[in-house]
Amino acid sequence: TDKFKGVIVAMNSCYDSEGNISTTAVKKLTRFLMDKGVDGLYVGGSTGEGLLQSSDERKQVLEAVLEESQKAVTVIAHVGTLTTKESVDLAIHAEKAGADALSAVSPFYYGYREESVGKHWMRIVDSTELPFIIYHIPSTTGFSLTPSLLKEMIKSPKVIGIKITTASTFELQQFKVMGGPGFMLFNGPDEQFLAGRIMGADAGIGGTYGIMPELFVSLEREYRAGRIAEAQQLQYTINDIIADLLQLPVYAALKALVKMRGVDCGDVREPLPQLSEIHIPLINALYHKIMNA
Ligand code: HMN
Repeated sequence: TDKFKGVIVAMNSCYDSEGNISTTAVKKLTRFLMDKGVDGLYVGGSTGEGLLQSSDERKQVLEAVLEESQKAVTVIAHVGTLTTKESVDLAIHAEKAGADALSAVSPFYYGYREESVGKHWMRIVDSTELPFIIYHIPSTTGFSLTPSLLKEMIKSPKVIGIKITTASTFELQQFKVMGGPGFMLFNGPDEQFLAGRIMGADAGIGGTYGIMPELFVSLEREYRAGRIAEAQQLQYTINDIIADLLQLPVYAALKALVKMRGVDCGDVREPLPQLSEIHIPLINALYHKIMNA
């Protein structure tokens, strides 16, 4: 449906100076992104540090986002954890709190096979009435969604799509076709947002959108209007920024830039790498690039 189209920000979580969740800052970031015209928010994913938080903290962040957004944008709750029980608990909470959809990475660490991953995901799916978006990110989980598991999962009408974070638009397109009519693909790598859209992604979910929402909102608008040359130009501008970002500890850099844009979300949690003095000049240069783009 239209609810899941366009620019969906994988938003940061916000902490206070002690490192505790700051619901005030989470709301401020939600407002900042909504004011920029994004279509949705993806809460507690990789950029959102969901996997570095307790369940209770994850619930606090989601509730703050939902309180501030008041249904004006689509909110997808990432509920992936290491245990089925905890993910189901987060899913039930997300439904009660008013999220529009659920999403989860595959369980990791023990190197699960298809059967176990499928069971885990389906237990989450069956726990609520919410739509579910598979989070396919083999680079971090070590698990790669297979066509056979996808076929099994889409027997449930609640499984509405895949967020795909791999560099292959071929794989994206093949999953799109496999899913059949109405099945949605969400582009993961921000540096190929346009490529993903052209090959069948209905939307993008990305972490760098948060530091330059204007650029992604414009890119989406140009793409929808069929102005591909303009869209490509915007993607080039974005990619010049992402290329610099990738020279830095990326999640820490995103938070530093979000702060420069007016919302202090604190530092990333350990063991994620923090910024150090040597990174400051590049961060400043990046900020100027974004503001002058
Ligand atoms: C999330 O769950 O936070 C993101 O949606 C994941 C997203 O695909 C990001 N990928 C990772 O963090 C691994 C991208 O936004 C990524 O940060 C960006 O493309 C820069 O490479």
